Amino acid sequence: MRRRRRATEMLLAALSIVAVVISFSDAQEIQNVTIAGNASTRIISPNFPFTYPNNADKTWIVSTEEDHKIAITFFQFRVDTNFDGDFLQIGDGTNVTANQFFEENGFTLPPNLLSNGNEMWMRFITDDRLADSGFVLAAASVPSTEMLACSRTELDCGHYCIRGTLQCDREADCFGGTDELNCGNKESANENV
Ligand SMILES: [Ca+2]
Ligand SMILES: [Ca+2]
Repeated sequence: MRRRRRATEMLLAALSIVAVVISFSDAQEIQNVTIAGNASTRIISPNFPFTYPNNADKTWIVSTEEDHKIAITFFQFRVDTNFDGDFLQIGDGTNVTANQFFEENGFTLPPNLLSNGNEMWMRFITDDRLADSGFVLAAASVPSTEMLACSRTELDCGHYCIRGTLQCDREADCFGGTDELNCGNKESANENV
């Protein structure tokens, strides 16, 4: 009798450990990343270069000294596009989901990004199926006088540049689709050709 109760207790203990592991993998994880002025650091998706976990929700809060901004350069980017469930999202400040200026998945290296101020949030969320290797990026602290410098053939999306030919092509390319605003004249000009 006593032995059986012991076995039951051990089974319950084992089950509770399994439950803790499962809930941990589903939990939102937040990591603070502090960059000294004019220094830089790498931010890497979980498990890279192996596949990132399903049901992940990881946020990096990146901050640097005042009078600085944060410049992002991507080195690797492979985020599954099936079911539209895996995304890297980025915004200004530390309030996750507020002031978002970037959201991407797919296999094309995203453009360089520049924050407005000295704080930035980055959130990587994945759904319950299909994964890829994720991403590697550099976050660099640059003087706040640094401005986005798009070339003459590029369009300024506010925090990054895109090819100018993507303006008014009826697909959103800047976050929020700002490249498709005020296209009335251009569209009618194209239609008259
Ligand atoms: Ca997925
Ligand atoms: Ca467009």
